[in-house]
Amino acid sequence: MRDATEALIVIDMQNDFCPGGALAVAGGDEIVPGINALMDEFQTIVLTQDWHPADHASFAANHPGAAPFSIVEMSYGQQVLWPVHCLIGTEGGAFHPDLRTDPAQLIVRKGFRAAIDSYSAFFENDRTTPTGLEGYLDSRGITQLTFVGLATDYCVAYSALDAVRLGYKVSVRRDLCRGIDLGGSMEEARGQMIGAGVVLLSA
Ligand code: VGL
Ligand code: ZN
Repeated sequence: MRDATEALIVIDMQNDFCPGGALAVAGGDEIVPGINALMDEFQTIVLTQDWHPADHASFAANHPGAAPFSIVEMSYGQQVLWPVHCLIGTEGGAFHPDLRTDPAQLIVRKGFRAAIDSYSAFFENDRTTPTGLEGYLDSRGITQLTFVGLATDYCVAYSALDAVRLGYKVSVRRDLCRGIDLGGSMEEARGQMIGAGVVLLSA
């Protein structure tokens, strides 16, 4: 069992990010058994859930004429326009049916404000509006985080980079993540994580 100062953060293991979903990540479902097994090692487990209203600004469908996966400028910087995904209360937004959720003490929902996306478990995409996760972890004395889940190059990488910035000791289990890989985003995320001091592990 890991020390009580460690937490496992499981990012966005939802139906829409798995094969058959609206924003499917290749092999997204393959990592469920490994994540379930890893939960046995941790005393603290947090799940995140991408959780969007239908009028969310990150949806290409809400930008007339814009194609999915194109990029627009928002007030807070560049934003990829995604297919409609992880709508609040839908099956697509639900966790993968085989993911263990009972061991988790906290579920963080993010991306619920229509005007701003939220990749990171800690901050919305303006990089300043908090989700509250930092307060939860700090008040429980947690200093070391292990990240797994979807997608490596978006929500996992943003979360891990914010965690380093906040002063946590951060590892990412690359074998328990899968990526979207849009225009070299996997390589870019990998370089940023290594540069920031994130420990990338393969088992
Ligand atoms: C994610 C794109 C849009 C993710 C969420 O979980 O990585 N990616 N919303
Ligand atoms: Zn999203």
